[in-house]
Amino acid sequence: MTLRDSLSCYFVMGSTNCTDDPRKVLRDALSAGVTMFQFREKGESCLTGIEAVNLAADLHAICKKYRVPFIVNDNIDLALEIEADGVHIGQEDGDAVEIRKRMGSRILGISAHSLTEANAAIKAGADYLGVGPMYPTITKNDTRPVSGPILIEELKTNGIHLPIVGIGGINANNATEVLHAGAEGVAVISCISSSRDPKSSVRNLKTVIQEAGK
Ligand code: TZP
Ligand code: IFP
Ligand code: MG
Repeated sequence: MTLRDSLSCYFVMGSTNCTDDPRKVLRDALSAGVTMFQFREKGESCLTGIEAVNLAADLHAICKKYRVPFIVNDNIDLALEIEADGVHIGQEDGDAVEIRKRMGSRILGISAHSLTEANAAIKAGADYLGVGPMYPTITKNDTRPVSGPILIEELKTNGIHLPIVGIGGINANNATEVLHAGAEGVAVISCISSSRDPKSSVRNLKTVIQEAGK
């Protein structure tokens, strides 16, 4: 699997995003076909310290069984400590060039909200871009304004060839627009983590992704 393939169905989650045990939610999601996972432990009452490390290590072990890349959000120290496959950073998460150096050949994803940010991320050595929010989301309260899939189309027509994943409010009913705009894949949190039936949510998403040829 190339990185492009892995990005097609990208699940992002931390303990605050689900009511069930996150290990169970992740196992269900992987068994239904999720192709990449990001551990994003954020928000009020999120785990910290050794508890966060232990959960991250458990989720990493589950991903390994499915040979699915395990990415850590923001926390470079944690990613290196548990030998994650990569990190995802935002625009406020430190010097991307420095982080690229620390990560070596591991995967580096960077959030971008404009052509300028996309070009800077590429220059710093990003492997893929996270672009959003595509649609309104209740999962993250400090997002940029909704850009819509049009932003992905604009990045593509302006020479951005690095793989892009759309994020923010995506589900099986709107993922097609994101993929048709040129995204390599979709990144979702609540669509899977807050679902009463995570497996069927993944299956529905996968059907749409396959129909879009990704
Ligand atoms: N970055 C931009 S939107 C978002 C993040 C982390 C939250 C996505 O969550 P959901 O539940 O898929 O809308
Ligand atoms: N994009 C992504 C993803 N993850 C994030 N945590 C984010 C933006 C803020 F698309 F998954 F890479
Ligand atoms: Mg961040």
